[in-house]
Amino acid sequence: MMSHTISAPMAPTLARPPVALSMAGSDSCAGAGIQADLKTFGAHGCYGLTVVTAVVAEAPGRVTYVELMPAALVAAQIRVLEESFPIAAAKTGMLGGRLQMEAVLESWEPLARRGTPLVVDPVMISTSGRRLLEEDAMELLTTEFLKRARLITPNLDEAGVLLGARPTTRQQMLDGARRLADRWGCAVLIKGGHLAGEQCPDVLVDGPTVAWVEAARISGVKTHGTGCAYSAAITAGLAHGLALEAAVRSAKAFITEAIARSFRWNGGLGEIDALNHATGKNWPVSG
Ligand code: PXL
Repeated sequence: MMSHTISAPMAPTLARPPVALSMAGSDSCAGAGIQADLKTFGAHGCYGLTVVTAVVAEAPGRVTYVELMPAALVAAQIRVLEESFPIAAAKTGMLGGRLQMEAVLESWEPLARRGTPLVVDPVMISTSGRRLLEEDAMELLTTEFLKRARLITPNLDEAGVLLGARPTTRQQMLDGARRLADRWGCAVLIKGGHLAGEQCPDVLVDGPTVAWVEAARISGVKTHGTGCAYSAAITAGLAHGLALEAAVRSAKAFITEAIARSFRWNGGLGEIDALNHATGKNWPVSG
């Protein structure tokens, strides 16, 4: 028998990566939700923490079961992490229902007092069309939740729900982002990935600053969870201390790579696609 000794440094290196927190649902197929967020945090050199708000049984294109976590368990996860870790930035994804949202709101207070930036991805419906936020949580979202955010990241459908009409042009995206930013006193990134045309333009409104962040559309892939990974990448950039616009630009480059390098398998029910969060590059990029 050969014996192998693994050589390790004599002393632990004790690196101190920035700590990023995701409060979101579990996606069993790991393309979206907390699994996508953890992979994205890892790709950005962050130490990721998770607060599970819901568990979703799904494969790409197919959600079969959703169970929301008890509110007390959501609150307990946040409290135990908040008391122990130096959390540099956080995001929310799927919150599930009003009770879970209330638990996050209350438990967020100590982090808010410390000035921890919160990125809110207002997840409402899955790519496959399943409701991921109960109807009765909408009021709390718009009255209390969104105003706690440093940034909110609606896609065109979510912007449509928040604005009352889905933006269909760049001008409507910009006007809509300005209105949402005024209403909740936060920065707004409306993502135009599903806008007609060859480009995927996103508009960032942060106070008086307007920035367009664009990438060419990559067609022919059916990935889900791009919004999750995008907002997680922005959160990771903020955890590293990047300014918001720089964090958004790096995150757009990251998500574009993750789509371009996506995976495909022939599974039991046909082809399945998945984002590649391990792009082989070091993130975030600046400049
Ligand atoms: O992509 C939105 C999303 C967010 N969070 C969870 C999900 C999904 C989509 O499927 O399952 C947990």
